Amino acid sequence: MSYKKRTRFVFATCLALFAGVMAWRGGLSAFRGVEPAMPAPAPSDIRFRVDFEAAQPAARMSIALPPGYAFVPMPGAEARITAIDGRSGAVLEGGSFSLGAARPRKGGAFSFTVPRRSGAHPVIYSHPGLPAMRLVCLVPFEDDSADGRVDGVRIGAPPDPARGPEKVRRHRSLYVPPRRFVRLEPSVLGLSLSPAVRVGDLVCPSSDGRRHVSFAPVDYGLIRLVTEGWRRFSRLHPGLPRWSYISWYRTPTHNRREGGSRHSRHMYGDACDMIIDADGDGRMDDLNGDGRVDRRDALLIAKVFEDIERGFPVRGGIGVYEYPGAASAGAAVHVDARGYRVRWGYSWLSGRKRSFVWYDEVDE
Ligand SMILES: [Ca+2]
Repeated sequence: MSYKKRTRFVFATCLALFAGVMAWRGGLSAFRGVEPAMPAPAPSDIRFRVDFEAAQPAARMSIALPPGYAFVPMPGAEARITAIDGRSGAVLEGGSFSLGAARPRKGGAFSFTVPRRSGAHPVIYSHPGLPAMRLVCLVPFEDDSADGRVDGVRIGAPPDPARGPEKVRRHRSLYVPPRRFVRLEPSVLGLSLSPAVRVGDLVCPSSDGRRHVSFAPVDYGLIRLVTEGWRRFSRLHPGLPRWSYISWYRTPTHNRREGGSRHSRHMYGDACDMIIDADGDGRMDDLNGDGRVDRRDALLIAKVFEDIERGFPVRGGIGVYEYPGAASAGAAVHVDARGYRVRWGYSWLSGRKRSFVWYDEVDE
């Protein structure tokens, strides 16, 4: 080996040893300065993981939300927000946080006590090089009256489940009227609780654009169910808008007035009726393309929820409806998270209400 070659060999060996030592001391982080910097994630790539105690059902939740979304935690309970980078799953560091009088803290995750004061509390999260991001902590109020009023409004009481049909009697512990509600103020109606549910969906406006009541319970069992339903449905039928809800929470008084079923889960806030309405005419779209709107279109939605229930923690009701006349929705699907399985199908096409069976009959 010539002198030149020997020098090169010694130099290369030293370099390799040096790199080995540096890698051993602190990974390859010492070399980051010479590599092109990874671009900061765009705000749309960032998600927050929010861990909180839900009011309904009373359980710990862990959900991922993009900036701008809202979550509804129990007042006074502990909650935690973690910012996650949508690309790598890495926790963002060096954020700052404010919630009312809470002091800014350092780090990618923040634990805090949810305020007891009801209303919308913005949570601002900032990170160097990114615009400030925001979540909204929407705190519900507790109804402590026992006379069928909430927030001074007479809503009535659901009928006694102990006097209901056999299935209702057997599950009467699940028929507890909601006690906590969020106020549906104009500033929060457009906030999303998930990619498939906005706050304004929780009480559907009637044809004159008004809501029968301006507060609603927030049931995370149902929100998770319809969101998972939407995730699966949009994969099977891409390009359609998310669910359009035609009914969600109904006060017991309103349920009676509208001719809802006597023990309807709409009074408990864990039921909704939905359609797909891409052209915005208030009717179910002709989803199967046969030139008609009827139960066959609704069944495409119902089957998705039927599939979900096989591996989902929440069990509930799925109903398929078909109605006559251009002034009606044509067809719709009811989904609820009541805690036990029920199925039904009703048609009014023949001029009166008739049942039909679209599901496997399972005795429970
Ligand atoms: Ca059709």
